[in-house]
Amino acid sequence: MQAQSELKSKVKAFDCNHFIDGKYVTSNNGKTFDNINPATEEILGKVSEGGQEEIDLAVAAAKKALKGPWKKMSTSNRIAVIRRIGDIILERKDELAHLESLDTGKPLWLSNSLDIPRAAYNFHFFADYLRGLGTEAYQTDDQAINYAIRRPVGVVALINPWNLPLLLLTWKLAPCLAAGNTAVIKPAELTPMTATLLGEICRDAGVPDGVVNIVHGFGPDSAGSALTEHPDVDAISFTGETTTGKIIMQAAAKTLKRLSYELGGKNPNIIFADSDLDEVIETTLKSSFVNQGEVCMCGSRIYVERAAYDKFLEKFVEKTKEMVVGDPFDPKTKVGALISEEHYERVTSYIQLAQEEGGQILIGGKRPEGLNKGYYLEPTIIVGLDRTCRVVREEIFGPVVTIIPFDTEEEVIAQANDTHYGLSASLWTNDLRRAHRVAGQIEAGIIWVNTWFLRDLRTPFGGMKQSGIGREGGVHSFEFYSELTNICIKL
Ligand code: NAD
Ligand code: 6OD
Repeated sequence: MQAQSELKSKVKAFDCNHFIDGKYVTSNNGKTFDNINPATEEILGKVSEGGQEEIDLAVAAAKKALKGPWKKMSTSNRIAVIRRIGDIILERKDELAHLESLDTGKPLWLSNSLDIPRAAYNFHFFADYLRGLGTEAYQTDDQAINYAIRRPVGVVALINPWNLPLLLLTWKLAPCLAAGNTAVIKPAELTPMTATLLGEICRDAGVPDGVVNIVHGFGPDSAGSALTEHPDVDAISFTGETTTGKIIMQAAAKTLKRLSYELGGKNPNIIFADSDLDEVIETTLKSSFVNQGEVCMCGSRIYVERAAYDKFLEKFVEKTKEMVVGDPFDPKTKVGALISEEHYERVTSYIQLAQEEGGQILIGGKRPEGLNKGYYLEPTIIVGLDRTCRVVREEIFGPVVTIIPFDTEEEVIAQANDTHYGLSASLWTNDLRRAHRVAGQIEAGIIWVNTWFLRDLRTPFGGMKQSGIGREGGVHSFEFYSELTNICIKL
């Protein structure tokens, strides 16, 4: 508690303005909206509300910078600047972690151990990756040689959600810059603070004016739609809801913008009876409830082989009861506050629906006692539903899981795949052959065997079906953020 109050007095929330062409600016029409602390429901500050005018300025600055000092900078210097962004993020880690927890309601230990170090690592990783990056070369008999050169795509729109604000934004910005593009960022309206600071961090690292621009605002009929419809935007990297992705695709079609999509998920967590139950429980608590269940890869559909079902349920419920819900700045807290009142209503409406669909709430489902302010919800376990229920089919994006028993491999594979999502899956077994056999049949972009959320940034990340388009990570990010031109030279 002592450390918490010391930090609170050191780091203050602030009003968030746009960052355009290297300067912080308010909206021309002076419009702002309130930034609410989800843990207290208090106002953290005002956020400038951008629209067409601010997007026009930001895109023009990004377009100009593309052909200016950014293009002229040597690759070695660009690598050094990108590394420096990561260094400054680490130098300002405590401040950024504190602001991220204020904005999102997530526990401070999580911002400190995941969000902010990963944001820094995104820059260090892509700087290093760029140094080793090559392209293709082929000789056509003794006629010609062909080689490909990589060039930037142009001005890229980076549109972000609120659940891992700085982590996901930097996951896009680092490769975008490494490939020589310029960016216009539209942070999530609910979490503007760390994105705002990223502007000055980039400037302090030596990023030339106009290369990174940040415009706050909402999605439809606001900064978001103005950005996706802008004719001078060449590509869009979007992370958010599948439904939003469909709308953005229509806007992008007008000038045929390149798209990278990381969308929603309803991920299966499949537990076979031969797995190590203690290990399963420990990781399943995380994959169900970490970050309040507001992680696109959370395994919210848990399937347990019938032979292990009772034992799993008993232990999982017992351990879930021990999870402390509350103040994000209390080190004992495991589950903080949901992001907003609207989201709280949405998540709790699914708990109501579960009961209407015949489900049984084994634990949770309500606001914890004594927490009358803030969008707090107890971790919730639901049983008694089947694959036809909306609660099992739709993304809830909160601390809510369903548990369903299964008898055979074929049955659980069919259930796991019975969804229009295909982002990630976990499966637990000590049978090596089964692990390979099942993993090869689950329709998801990422499948973890006996683990969850283990990320190697060189590996392809993205979803199948309506969970995404394309892959990012390592060379895959460069494929999206670069134009490849083949040069064919006759010998
Ligand atoms: P969202 O789609 O509502 O918003 C995401 C961003 O898009 C915000 O910045 C928003 O302002 C903007 N936006 C909304 N409508 C827009 C429009 N018409 N035009 C342009 N921009 C628009 O998503 P959210 O509620 O912020 O995030 C939660 C969702 O994100 C969940 O579905 C979750 O699964 C998904 N998500 C996916 C991944 C992944 O890697 N696949 C990662 C994190 C979150
Ligand atoms: O780890 C990452 O790079 C990543 N994109 C995580 C996404 C989490 C979704 O909520």
